[in-house]
Amino acid sequence: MVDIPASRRDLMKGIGLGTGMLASGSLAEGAVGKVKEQMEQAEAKASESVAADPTDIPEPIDRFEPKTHEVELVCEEVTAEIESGVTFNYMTFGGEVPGPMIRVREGDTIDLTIRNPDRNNKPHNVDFHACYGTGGGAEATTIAPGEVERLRFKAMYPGSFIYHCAVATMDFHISSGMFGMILVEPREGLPEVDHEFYLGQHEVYTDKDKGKEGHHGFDFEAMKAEEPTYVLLNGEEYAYTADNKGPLKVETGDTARVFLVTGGPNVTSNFHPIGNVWSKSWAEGAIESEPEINVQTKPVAPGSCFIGEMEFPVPETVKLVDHALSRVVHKGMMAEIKAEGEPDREIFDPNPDESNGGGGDGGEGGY
Ligand SMILES: [Cu+2]
Repeated sequence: MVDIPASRRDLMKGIGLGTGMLASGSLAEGAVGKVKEQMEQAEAKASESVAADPTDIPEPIDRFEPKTHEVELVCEEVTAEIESGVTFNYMTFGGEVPGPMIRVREGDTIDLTIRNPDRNNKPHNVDFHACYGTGGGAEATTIAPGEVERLRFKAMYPGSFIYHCAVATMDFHISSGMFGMILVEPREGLPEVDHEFYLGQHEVYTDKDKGKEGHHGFDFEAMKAEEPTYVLLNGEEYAYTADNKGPLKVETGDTARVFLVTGGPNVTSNFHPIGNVWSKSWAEGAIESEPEINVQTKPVAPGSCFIGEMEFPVPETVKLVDHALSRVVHKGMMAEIKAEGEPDREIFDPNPDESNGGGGDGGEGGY
C-alpha cells in the first residue's frame, strides 16, 4: 500500500518541463539570458497550476500494528502560473506544492524511492525531519537527472515534520517549491474530526515586480536579502479562495484539522484564521504535547509545521492568513474555509437591529 494519493503522482503528465540549458546546481542558474528567457516563455505555454489540493491527503490511520510503507517521491521541474498571466519555473516533489503528504504511524518503516527524471535539469534529494540519520537522508538520496535512489528509515517519534530538498543550493530549491510534510501519527492515532486540510506556506523571489505579466525568473539577490516577491499558500496566489479554485468547504457544527508546513526558506508564518480561532493547536506539529487552547496567531518557522483544530458554530468564510498582513495584501498569501449552515444569532449577529425586531427593517428611524 502506498500512502501517497495516486492522483498527485499522475497529475503533472503533460506539463511543460525545464529545457536543460542550465548547469546542474550551479549559481549560474541565477543569470538570466535573453535566449533562455525566450525559451522559458515559449515552454510556459504548456503550464498548469502546481497548487496541491488541500483535501487530497491520506486517510487517518486506523491500525495498531507497524507496517512498511513503500513511498515514491518524484522530483518534478515544472513551469506553471504563480498568478494569472505570470509563470515561474517551479521545482517540486510530485508536481505539486506542497509535496504529497506522507502519513505513517509511530514505529512504521518508510521504504523510500526517490526519482529524478532525466527530463529535469538539476540534482535533488530529500531531508526528512522525521528521522534519525545523517542529513535526514539528504546525502543518501542525492541524485542527478535520470537517477533513482532508495532510503529506508523508521519513524521513531510522532509529530508532523517537513521534508525538503537539501542540495547545496537548498534555499533556491525550497523557494522553488521543494518541500512537503510527513505526518507520523502517535501509536494511539489522532482524535476523529470531520475534515482535514493540508497547506504549505513558502515564499518566492522573482526578478520582476509582483503581477507583471510574463515569465518571472529567480532573483538570488532578493533571496539573500530575504525580500520575497510572493508569499504563498500551496504555491500559487490565493489558490484556495473564492476568486481562484474556490474555498475549502465545511458545514456549521463540523470540526476541521489544519496541517501547515512552512517551507520558507526564510520567512516565518504567523498563522491566523480570520473570524475563528485555533481551538486546539500544536506548535511545531508536536502532536504528543498537550495542545494549546484557543490560540489566535501561531508562528510557524521555516522548516517546521503546525497542527490546529477549528470549530464552526456559525456560517462564515474563514480566511487563513499569515498575519504579517502585507503578505496577504501585496504578496498573494491566503486560503479560505467556507462554513455553510444556519446562522446562530446568539453567537454572531451581523445585524442585531433586525434580529431584535426593533425597527431595523430599513426604516430611517431604526437608529
Ligand atoms: Cu532539489
